[in-house]
Amino acid sequence: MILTRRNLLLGATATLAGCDRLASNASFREALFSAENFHKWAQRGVMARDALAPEFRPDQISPFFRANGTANPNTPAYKALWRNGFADWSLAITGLVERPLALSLAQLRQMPHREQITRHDCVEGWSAIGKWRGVPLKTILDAAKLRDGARYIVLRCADDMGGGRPYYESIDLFDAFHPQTILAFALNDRPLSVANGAPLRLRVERQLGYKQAKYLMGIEAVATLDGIGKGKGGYWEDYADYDWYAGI
Ligand SMILES: Nc1nc2c(c(=O)[nH]1)N[C@H]1C(S)=C(S)[C@@H](COP(=O)(O)O)O[C@H]1N2
Ligand SMILES: [Mo]
Repeated sequence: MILTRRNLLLGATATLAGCDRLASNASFREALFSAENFHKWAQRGVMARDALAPEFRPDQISPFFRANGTANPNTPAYKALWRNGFADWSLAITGLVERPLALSLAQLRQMPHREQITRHDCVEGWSAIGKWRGVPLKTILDAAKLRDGARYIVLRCADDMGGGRPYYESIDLFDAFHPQTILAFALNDRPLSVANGAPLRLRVERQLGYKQAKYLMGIEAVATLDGIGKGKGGYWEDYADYDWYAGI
């Protein structure tokens, strides 16, 4: 099929037909078809956005899932949370939502889970297969109810990358509602270690390693990435020119 804008739009409509929640949200459609997003779609091919990342068998799990980037946030605030087994930690859900929430680890563990064995690919040239367990981000966003105008989900992390700049990342609503996008609290059937992002991290399986934000403190629904960090949607996007869209 020749990739014309018309064909892309037809493809996108077909893709969305199975997803009532998103298809019925006018601002989401608008965001998908905006000129700003169009080149990303054209590059990737529209049909690919809702494809599932490959999942693997238990015997394919890597014996060791290495840590990269921050391996311990080591801030006084994080240390205090860690010392108490994260009993005082909660995830703040804020921004363009009708019902802001604060979810404790115990509450998250009681929500419906998803488990997935996937491969993590870091741009620095290593991969690892791990089994993640967590709450679909969709479940949390449905509970908080996105308001019209929400276009991105920003993930706020506990680690300071130096100079008071926290790690952060952001994803669009397509990835936020993707079935394999979860907030994970367990890796390989054990509570997430500090090295791998305790107590909670993002798994957005169609994207590269640096999008998999660790040490989550809050998620925020926003209309624009302007004014957050340097405005490019993530720490490495801001400071090392990494692509915001890191689809694989
Ligand atoms: N908060 C936070 N999240 C982060 C990072 C980080 O330094 N801080 N590093 C990213 C990078 S580059 C990779 S490859 C993965 C590494 O996850 P792992 O430590 O579990 O291997 O986390 C990503 N998420
Ligand atoms: Mo990475």
